[in-house]
Amino acid sequence: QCHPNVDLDLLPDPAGEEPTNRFLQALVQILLTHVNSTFDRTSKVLDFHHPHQLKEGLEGFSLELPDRPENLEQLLVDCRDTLKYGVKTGHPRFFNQLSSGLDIIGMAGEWLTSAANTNIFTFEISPVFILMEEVLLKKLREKVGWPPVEGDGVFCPGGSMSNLYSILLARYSYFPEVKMHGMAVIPRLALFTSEHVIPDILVAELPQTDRLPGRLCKCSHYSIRKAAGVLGIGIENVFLCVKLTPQTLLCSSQGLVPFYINATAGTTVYGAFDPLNEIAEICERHGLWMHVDAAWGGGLLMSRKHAGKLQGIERASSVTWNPHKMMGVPLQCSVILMRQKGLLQDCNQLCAEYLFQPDKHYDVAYDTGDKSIQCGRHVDVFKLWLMWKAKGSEGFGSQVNQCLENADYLFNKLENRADFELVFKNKPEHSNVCFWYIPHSLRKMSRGLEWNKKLHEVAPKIKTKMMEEGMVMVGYQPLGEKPNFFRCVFSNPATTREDVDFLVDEITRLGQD
Ligand code: ABU
Repeated sequence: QCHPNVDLDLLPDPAGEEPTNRFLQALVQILLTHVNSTFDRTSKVLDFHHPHQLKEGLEGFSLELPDRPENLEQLLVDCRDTLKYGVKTGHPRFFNQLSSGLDIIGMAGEWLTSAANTNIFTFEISPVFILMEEVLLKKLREKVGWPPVEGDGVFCPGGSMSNLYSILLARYSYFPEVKMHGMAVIPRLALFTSEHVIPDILVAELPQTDRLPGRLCKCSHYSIRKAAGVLGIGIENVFLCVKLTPQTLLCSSQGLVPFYINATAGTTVYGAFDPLNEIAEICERHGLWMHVDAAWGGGLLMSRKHAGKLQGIERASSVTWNPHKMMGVPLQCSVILMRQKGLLQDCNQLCAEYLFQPDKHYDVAYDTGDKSIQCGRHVDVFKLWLMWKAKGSEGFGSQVNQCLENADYLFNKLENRADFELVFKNKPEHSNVCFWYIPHSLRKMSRGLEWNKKLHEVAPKIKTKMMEEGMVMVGYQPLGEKPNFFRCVFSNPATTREDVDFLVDEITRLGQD
């Protein structure tokens, strides 16, 4: 039994050790129950409630904050209920997001990080974590194929931030004066992205207008456009390249200076890979910065079998990689890697004297925080470091292989079924499988606008029922002119073929009309 008064009982109260231990042990029991039920296929992926239901309060679970302190028992109930009404993203039947799974070692790493509760900007307060970050950055750069002793990088909060860093650094490398004097002293810039790359085989199917090089970006990954807005480059100066050609880069007639190309290794929806070597040729010929957004695809570099899909990544100047996606590291764990050493520091450093004193008694090169655009920075490295120790590079490789085998299994299973249709007829390059469920009524109907309209409604209806029942979860979206389709992604090594069968059976059952 926990004593009822939080403030008086827990540490730092002089007699607080015992109640603190009891409280934390009770919490650990709650966490263990959650962990065990995450891997229990008879338990739900989610216990769905609408926002208004959660806000109104459920069986003693209230989001409202009191003026008087609540007791420890109530806090434990709140902890339990927070997990109860959340989503078990580690469940083997959660296929909804690129980040999934619950790696026990990674989770332990996150617990330790929280207990250490430090900031990773100076060696002074993070001696071990700063060195772990250095080791990891070197290891990840090696996987990219850069000389390991050169280069740089920084862990940051997610792929969008990593991509923002890449544009910031590219702009600074060509126009360092921008740091001090702003956009008014540099030319108007244009950047290019090929997010949502369309496999060659399908380019011919696109409407003529969509095939024009340099068409204003409508469907590129929004983080690139967002970064262009944030950095003052302008969203309208981000161009989508369905096919990157030198002509695409001739923006001079519009008074724009191209400086950057984002190539994607593993697009969010299709899991497609850009031809990195071809893009590298263009970048090298025109003196442009090549960035590879490998937030999703980077994990494949850990697999001998699949790393070849990123051939040419070693020619990039910067790379985004999210170990919290394909490598299964608990959120968040994202990195921007730089081929050139020193640029991050030059671009971002401001030498705040209260943190980065040059006259400290240790090597201040290890006060790496000034490379970052953040001041305070969460320690995202320990869990990845610990997982790497636990699995070795080979363990990560097998995990990736298994996820891609599951994707292959689903693709093969759907290929010849009358009630499913694959969005692409070619095998998935990554672990994304995109498909429509075709209900009985539509199978007999002739195809056209009306058919598309009806098909568009199918996935949301199935998803609604799926979330209400809570036994499985998969995402859907439209893309361009394509009506809503399911996107199943595999990044959880706990998922088996039986789970894939379960997903297909559930969609079939819920999709009956
Ligand atoms: N780029 C964030 C991940 C989106 C997704 O899980 O689909």
